[in-house]
Amino acid sequence: MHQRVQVAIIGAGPSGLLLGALLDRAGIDHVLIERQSPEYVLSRIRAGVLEQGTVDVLDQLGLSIRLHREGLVHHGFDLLFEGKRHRIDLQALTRGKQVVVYGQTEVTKDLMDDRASKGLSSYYEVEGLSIQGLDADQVEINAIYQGAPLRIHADLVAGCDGFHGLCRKLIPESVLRTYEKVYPFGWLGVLADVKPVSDELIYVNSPKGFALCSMRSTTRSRYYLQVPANEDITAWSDDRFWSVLSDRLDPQAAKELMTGPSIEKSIAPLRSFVAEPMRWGRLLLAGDAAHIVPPTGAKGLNLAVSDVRYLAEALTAWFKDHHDKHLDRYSQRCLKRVWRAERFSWWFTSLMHRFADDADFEQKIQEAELDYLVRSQAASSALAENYVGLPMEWS
Ligand code: RFL
Ligand code: PHB
Repeated sequence: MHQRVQVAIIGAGPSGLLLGALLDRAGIDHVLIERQSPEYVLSRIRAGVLEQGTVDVLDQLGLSIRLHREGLVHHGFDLLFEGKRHRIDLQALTRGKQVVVYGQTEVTKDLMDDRASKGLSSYYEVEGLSIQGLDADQVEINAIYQGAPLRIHADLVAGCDGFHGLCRKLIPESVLRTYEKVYPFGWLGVLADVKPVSDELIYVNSPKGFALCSMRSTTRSRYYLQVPANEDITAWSDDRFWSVLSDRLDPQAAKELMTGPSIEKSIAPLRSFVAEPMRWGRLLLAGDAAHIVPPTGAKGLNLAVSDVRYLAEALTAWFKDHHDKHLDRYSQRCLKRVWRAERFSWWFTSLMHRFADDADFEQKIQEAELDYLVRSQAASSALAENYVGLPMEWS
């Protein structure tokens, strides 16, 4: 099979799917190439919190009907430390801003349904992908699809294939600069069909380690526990999970915590990572392919969405005059925003987690900072302003 398109998008996670929807509206023909099956992509339980800017793009695309029907609007969240909960009132601290709790799986599903209804070209379960000509006049992509060769010629390639993808690795080492911080712990996540312990999220700093109480709906909870980086998941029965979680909560939450069988359980490593630049020749990286944040600030998916917004603008401008300045500007704009989110996610991670078993001094410093954070309006405003998402216009 052979196809010629303006843009080949590699990866059908939220970045690739959203870029596809934006290019479709801009009249730019494209193809989407994914290694996994649609069912596999939908089974990955990841992000849960959408910034207003993310909701705005889905609104503009006309893809937010289910989001507004089923998503939960959150006007604040709790910080729990020294055994007490303190509310961060996002709405009051940011002049009316809020976030929406709506799972990444649901966003992905809405984008997939839109693609299917428009008959846009998508190749799932593609194997043996290779990409040539990124530094030449035309790109050639070869792969195997349903047992037969697939060849695609494209003007530009969008590398939306996540942290473990192929695209970033195609940029020569002499060009690519990477920055990385790997944390000595991961998050053990459990999804369960039980009523959430609170109407809002609770971020927990406890001497026993970080915990997060989140949700997907009023009947489905998502909880996380800080665990050592090399933890063996088979050591975590549901009973052990609920008992350790309960031990990190305040007495009232521990009493009200509803437990039940897990429907998903996984461990995610925590990492901060940035690759610069995000453009090389005819390749443009977006989302986790270019950067990773630890999930503490709920920024990963939102950052992928803002990258793709800038990318759709850059591609639209490039197809008008073929001027490379649009592509370079894409990388510069994204990286400004990326580093702001990296800073916030690193800071919030450092504030909330236990770094070593004997670090009593650090624990006291964290508690002093948290106490300052909830007492000082300036400090809590800074937290709230970052949590709801910094303005796109700043980049
Ligand atoms: P994805 O979602 O990893 O999608 C990349 C896709 O590319 C495919 N792929 C390939 N396809 C073709 N050929 C190849 N050679 C390929 N190699 C890979 C993969 O199969 C995949 O389908 O990246 P994308 O689209 O950039 O989206 C990024 C987000 O998924 C990620 O940033 C968030 O999930 C991060 N994140 C959170 N973000 C938030 O904004 N708010 C949150 O509350 C939040 N919570 C989280 C999170 C991530 C977590 N984990 C597990 C990492 C909570 C967790 C636990
Ligand atoms: C989630 O619900 O998965 C979630 C919520 C907030 C975060 C990270 C993950 O900061």
